[in-house]
Amino acid sequence: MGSPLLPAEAATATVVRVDARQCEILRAGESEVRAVQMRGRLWEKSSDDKSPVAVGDQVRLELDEDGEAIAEVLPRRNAFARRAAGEDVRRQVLATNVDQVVLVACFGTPPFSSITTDRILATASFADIPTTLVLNKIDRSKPRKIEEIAGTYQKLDMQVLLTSAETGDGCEALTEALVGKVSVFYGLSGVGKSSLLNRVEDGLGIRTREVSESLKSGRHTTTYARLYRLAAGGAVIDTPGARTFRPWGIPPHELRLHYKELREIGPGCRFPACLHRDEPDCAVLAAAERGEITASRMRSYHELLAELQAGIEN
Ligand SMILES: Nc1nc2c(ncn2[C@@H]2O[C@H](COP(=O)(O)OP(=O)(O)OP(=O)(O)O)[C@@H](O)[C@H]2O)c(=O)[nH]1
Ligand SMILES: [Mg+2]
Ligand SMILES: [Zn+2]
Repeated sequence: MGSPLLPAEAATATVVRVDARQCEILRAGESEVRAVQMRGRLWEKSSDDKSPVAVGDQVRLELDEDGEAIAEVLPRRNAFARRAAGEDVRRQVLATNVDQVVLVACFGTPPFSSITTDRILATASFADIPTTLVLNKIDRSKPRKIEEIAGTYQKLDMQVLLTSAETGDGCEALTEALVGKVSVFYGLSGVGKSSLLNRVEDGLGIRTREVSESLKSGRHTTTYARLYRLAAGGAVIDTPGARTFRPWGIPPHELRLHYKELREIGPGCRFPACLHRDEPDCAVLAAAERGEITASRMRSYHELLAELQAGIEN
């Protein structure tokens, strides 16, 4: 049921940006972004969440004497989320209703982090969203190092793109991977998410870090998540990079299912509930010993498992 004051087709919209009390929305077929309020009752339903509305949400609007407002968030197809920063244990939804997570990592500054990459991959898998890995700033690294890292992730059967937002290398392939889909760009601050998006489509004009600004200043260039429609079809969501990434909601015993190689080898362990930590006759640990599982993947799994277990005990 739509609001009596708005015709049904005008009553739904896509959220392109979320502020503390206000959202920006786009209606189907319209190109002008509009600011609307959020109804107070939205908070009643989502107490585990930092905000009841997220970028990518489809919402129902209603109009009353205070103006246009979001009355309801329509059911989500999926939600890419992390644990909020600091002491906050609530869920922070980064984007919803997406076709893929474009996980951006880079060489140079900040240095490539397998632990962060693996955390984000496991989280996307937990949310049942496919991932494309983009290794950016290839102009800053030696071919051998690039091949080694790309190889680790290609083995997991995911699409790996090598790019340089500086030279434009690989940006055409990236554009092809985006057309017709809704993609959320995610990765550490400074890896080049906004720079890549500006390469994908000129008109986006997203602000990126000036060359003279220090990466060590700890400031994020992108300060809020924002959805942009692509002229070629589809949409991209640029997000502020994190300095660390903590998954939200993965039960510790399920983590092994979100590491593809562990999921495949795990059924060979003696115990069906094996966590591949120190159990006897563990097929995963044996495979790692033989060098069949990349050491950095095994390390990140153990670190993340311990962290998820500690989180539950708290
Ligand atoms: N050498 C080189 N520098 C790059 C490349 N891509 C981006 N940069 C530089 O890296 C810095 C950070 O780029 P941004 O696009 O702002 O990074 P971001 O991931 O959007 O960062 P946040 O918005 O803070 O999350 C800028 O100074 C860019 O010019 C690249 O491929 N090669
Ligand atoms: Mg940015
Ligand atoms: Zn095992």
